[in-house]
Amino acid sequence: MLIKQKPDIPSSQITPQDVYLNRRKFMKSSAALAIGGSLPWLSLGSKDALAMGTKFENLIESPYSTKDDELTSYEDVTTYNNFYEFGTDKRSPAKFAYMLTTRPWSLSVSGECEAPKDWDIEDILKQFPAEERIYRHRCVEAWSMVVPWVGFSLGDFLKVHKPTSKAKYIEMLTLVRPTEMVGQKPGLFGSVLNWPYREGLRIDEAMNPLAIFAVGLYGEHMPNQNGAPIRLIVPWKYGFKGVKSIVSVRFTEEQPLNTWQEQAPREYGFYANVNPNVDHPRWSQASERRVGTLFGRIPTLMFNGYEEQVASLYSDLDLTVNF
Ligand SMILES: Nc1nc2c(c(=O)[nH]1)N[C@H]1C(S)=C(S)[C@@H](COP(=O)(O)O)O[C@H]1N2
Ligand SMILES: [Mo]
Repeated sequence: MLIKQKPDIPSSQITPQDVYLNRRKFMKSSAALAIGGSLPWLSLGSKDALAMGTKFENLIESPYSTKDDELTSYEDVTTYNNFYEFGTDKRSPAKFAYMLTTRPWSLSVSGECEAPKDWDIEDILKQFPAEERIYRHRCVEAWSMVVPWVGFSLGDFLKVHKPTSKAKYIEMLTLVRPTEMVGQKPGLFGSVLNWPYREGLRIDEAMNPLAIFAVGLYGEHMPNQNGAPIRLIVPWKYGFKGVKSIVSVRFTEEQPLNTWQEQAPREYGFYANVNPNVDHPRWSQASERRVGTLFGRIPTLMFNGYEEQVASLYSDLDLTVNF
């Protein structure tokens, strides 16, 4: 049995370092408890765990950070996750994502562009200096968090590849590797999702300065369960847009079909803009629960509070139809 021990201090006082040290203990004991110890994924997994917790040097505080909102604790951000590649339960990614090997990691950029490229993640980290960007993170399931991401402008990254005039959208794909992603193995009733997990953005949305590729949080390299080594964050959209552990970016002329839209088109659209006025068919989107707070809900803000920066992108659209 793998039991994660809680330190005997209030969670509000838990620093990332405390949790990190605690996790290191946890990793060691889980490795020791697992059968064998000679399984290849086990040793790779624990080697990756050493990379977790590595601090970024000289982080820049971004002018785009959300001020005034209290941060969600490191523990909540890293133990309450949606990452179906590691199971559908919110606690599963924190338990199983250590199996994922995130080095070496390549990300290919292709499609409608003059300068396609196969990147090694280390070169991305060298070329695009990471900033701290505090953003509200709102799941379509009506919970939210406030997360100090570490990342860089998605637009800056895309421009390097010289998109052609035909590039109207981008499509992003998550890794498929069922040997390390236990949730990708088909179960009794088949696969939970049609892998790879896919997402898309209109090119002008992708170029908006609020959209980032995140490579860490709380000043550290990205924990596996949050989408290591690189994932999308678009703070005015529902969380499911934030595709994790990306291996491919493709410029396209046609609007890509995203995973949740394919799964349930009446419930999830292409845009997925946070909108308190358009309810999900099965629940209200007017308010949300901040993870880590026990009581009370707070009103959900139009475009998650980023209306001033992004509303103009949608001035021609009927948002009740384009949800
Ligand atoms: N590859 C992949 N990316 C994914 C998901 C997923 O299941 N697989 N879940 C999405 C959903 S529904 C949410 S709310 C966010 C959660 O991000 P977090 O766990 O870092 O809070 O990741 C998104 N990205
Ligand atoms: Mo979500």
